Amino acid sequence: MVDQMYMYAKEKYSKWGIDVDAALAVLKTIPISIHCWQGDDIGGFEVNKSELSGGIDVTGDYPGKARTPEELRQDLEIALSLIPGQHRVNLHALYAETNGQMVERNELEPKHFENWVNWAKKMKVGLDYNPTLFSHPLAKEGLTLAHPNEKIRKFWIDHCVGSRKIAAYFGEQLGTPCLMNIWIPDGFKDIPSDRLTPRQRLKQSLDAIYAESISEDFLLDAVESKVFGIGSESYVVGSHEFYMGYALKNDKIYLMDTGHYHPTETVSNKISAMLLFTEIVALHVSRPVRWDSDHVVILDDELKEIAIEIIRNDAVDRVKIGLDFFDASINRVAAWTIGTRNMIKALLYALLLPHDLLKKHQDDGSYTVRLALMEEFKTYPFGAVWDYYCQEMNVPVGEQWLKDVEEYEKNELFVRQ
Ligand code: RNT
Ligand code: ZN
Repeated sequence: MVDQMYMYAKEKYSKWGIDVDAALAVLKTIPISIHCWQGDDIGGFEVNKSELSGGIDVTGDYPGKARTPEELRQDLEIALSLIPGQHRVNLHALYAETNGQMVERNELEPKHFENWVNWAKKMKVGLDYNPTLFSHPLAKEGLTLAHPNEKIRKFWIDHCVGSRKIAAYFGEQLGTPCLMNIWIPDGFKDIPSDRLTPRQRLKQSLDAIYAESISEDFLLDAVESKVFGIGSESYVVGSHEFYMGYALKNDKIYLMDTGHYHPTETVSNKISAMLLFTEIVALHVSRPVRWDSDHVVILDDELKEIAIEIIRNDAVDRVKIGLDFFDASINRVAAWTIGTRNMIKALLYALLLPHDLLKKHQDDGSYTVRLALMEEFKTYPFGAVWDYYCQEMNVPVGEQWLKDVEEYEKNELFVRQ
């Protein structure tokens, strides 16, 4: 059945000159960076664990969250077995393994991630990394790299400097550069009396963090902006203009999180603009519902539009796709599976459009045809191609994966209480 439907779909697409097999060959090469923190509600494994802070929040208490690195890796393995393709895993400093020893964040070293690296080798996945500048006593006041206290700033600078070494180690060990993204919560709940000075301090902190140059074969440096957070409603130090300016001027990567802009602004509309001025752009694909709520990514119009921008601008190698959502109200392995499969589906949808023709209609001023075709392609049999891809990649076809998750939930996750 899957094969028959695929043949039918292939024929329909080929009438428009779309080579479905070639599209699948491209799809296979696009890695998605899967965030480990969906598996344990951004808890991490620190010895002196602090409550989640930084103005982000995970709601829900679905049973079965990972309590140990072993459990988290095992859960990731299940999700990876249900997702077609070869992907990456994105870690946070919180996920260091220190053997029961208290190791401060500014003292973390590559050795604290050895288990992760060995696991990544076994799983054949690349690793990405993030220093963690929240959920810590020194981040309690809501300021880190922009803190007026030099000692506190220094602590966080040292953490980021050490993090770059850890990230470069990942890149070197795994033979694929590690994207290290800096996101900080710094901002104010209420109207600031000085917007400039905190930004000056953040700029200086970043300069200190990036002082040492490290080969791009191992490390890619990214910075992530934000518009507001819980407790930083009135002002965020690392705003869009701040980081875009910093990244362009200092040859760093600007990372856009789809939940970090005003509600009617879309990241899909920013990608082409950024690509004209910078070699690489990074994404945190998330789903804001009314606010930066980090819901599981669904196959909505904006997700498709992001994928279309990557594909039609030939930017598969230039846009680093990462996911960033955390939902504790549903099965966490399912959350990873649903969100990641949707990201891949969106890319497939984009790969099966006649972009050259549609561009030509635009240039010719044939807007009626442009709209008509874009709408008609929405009901082309891309689902049949998706099913075939899953079958070929040896992962469950359609909703079949749910059975695996339910079984795992019964035998493993629900036993965890
Ligand atoms: C927060 C940012 C950031 C975090 C992760 C956990 O608003 O999106 O990327 O979600 O670092
Ligand atoms: Zn993010």
